[in-house]
Amino acid sequence: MSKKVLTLCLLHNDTQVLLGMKKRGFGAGRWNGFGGKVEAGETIEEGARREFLEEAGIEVPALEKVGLMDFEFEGNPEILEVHIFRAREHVGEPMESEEMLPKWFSLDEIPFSEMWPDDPHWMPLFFAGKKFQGKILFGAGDTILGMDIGEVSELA
Ligand code: 6OG
Repeated sequence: MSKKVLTLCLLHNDTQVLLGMKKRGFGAGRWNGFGGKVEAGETIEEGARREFLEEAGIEVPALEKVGLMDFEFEGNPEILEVHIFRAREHVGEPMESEEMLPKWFSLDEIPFSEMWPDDPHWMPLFFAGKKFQGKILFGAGDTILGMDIGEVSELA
C-alpha cells in the first residue's frame, strides 16, 4: 500500500459554493472542489492554495483544514489521502482554466448526481461546520463498497 497526498478545497459563503467541472484527467466530467497533488518543497496547505490559483485563477488566503479522507479503489494498492480545506474568502474573479470550469452553486442545489459518489456522505458534515475523518472503498464503476466517516474534534 502506498499513499498519494492530495488536496481538495471548497470555497463558500453562507449561500453558495464554488465548484469546478473537471475537464480532463482523474474525475473528468464531475463537479468538484479545487485541488490536486502536493509538490515537493511545499506544505499541504501551500499545495491547496497553489492548485486553487492554477485551476480557478483566484487566491484563497485563509484556509481551514476540516477533513481527512482516505480513498481506496479495489485492486489498486495506492490510497488517495485527501486533505480537505474550507475557504470563505477569495481574491479575484473565478476564471476557467485548462483543467476546470468554475461555477457558483446554491448550497441547496449542489449537483451530487454529477459529483464523486462519496461527496454526499461528507459534504453535509463540511457544511455543518464539523471536522471529519474517514475512509471509503470503491469498487467497479466507482460504486461505494464500504465506508467509515465520522466527526472528529481534532484531525490526525
Ligand atoms: P488531480 O489528479 O487532478 O487531483 N479527489 C476526489 N474528490 C472527491 N470529492 N472524491 C474523491 O473520491 C476524490 N479523489 C480525488 C482530489 C485530483 C483531485 O480530485 C480530488 C484532487 O482535488 C475518490 O491532480
